[in-house]
Amino acid sequence: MKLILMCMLLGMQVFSQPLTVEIEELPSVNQKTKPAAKPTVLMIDDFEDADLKRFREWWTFDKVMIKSKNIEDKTKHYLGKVSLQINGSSNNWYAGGIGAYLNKDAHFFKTLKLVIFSPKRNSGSIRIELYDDDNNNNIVDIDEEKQIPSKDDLFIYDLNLIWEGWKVISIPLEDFVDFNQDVGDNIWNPNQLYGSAGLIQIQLVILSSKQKSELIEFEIDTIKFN
Ligand SMILES: [Ca+2]
Ligand SMILES: [Ca+2]
Ligand SMILES: [Ca+2]
Ligand SMILES: [Ca+2]
Repeated sequence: MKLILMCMLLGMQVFSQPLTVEIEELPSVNQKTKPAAKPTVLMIDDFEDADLKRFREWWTFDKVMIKSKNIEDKTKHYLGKVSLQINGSSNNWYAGGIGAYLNKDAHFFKTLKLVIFSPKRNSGSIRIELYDDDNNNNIVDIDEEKQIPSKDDLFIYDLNLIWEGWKVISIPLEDFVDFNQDVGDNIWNPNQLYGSAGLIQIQLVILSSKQKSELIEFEIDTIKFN
């Protein structure tokens, strides 16, 4: 009986030695091989830092101006404290736009969510542009002559601001359409395989709501992917 007990203890010891070592090594092995947990949100900007040059650096083009603005409405739980105010002046429907370089793996996400304040019905229109780096070179390749993307997919969605007040807008990414059927692979695949920047940039092109020439004004509290 004593002998059996000794053997069992010995056996346990023999087995527990290498087991202990393995367990000690497991965490580092695990960290290297375990795939990253699927992210649930990709924040493009919540504008809360009131800084349009850091996270993110926003550029503007043509007749569009942007500034940070304190949100006055305290009654809506989903609102932050600071928004981006966009002002534009359109001519022949087009005013200009804003954009930001992203370089993000966006293939996990299904929805683009925006929180927008439209001061009146038909306060403007937004063409949301998502650029998908298809030739894996971390730049948006532009055809010099035509001034349009020459290698990368451009997916668009048109949003007319036909409501009054704050509104949470959720756009399924499958509702975006490829705008350049002769460029890229025409598939929404903004992953970062083979050196691709994935979702390389976003632009919001600001357009008229109803008339060829309009003064356009609205606010965005948040832009994010879920
Ligand atoms: Ca590219
Ligand atoms: Ca395309
Ligand atoms: Ca693509
Ligand atoms: Ca905000």
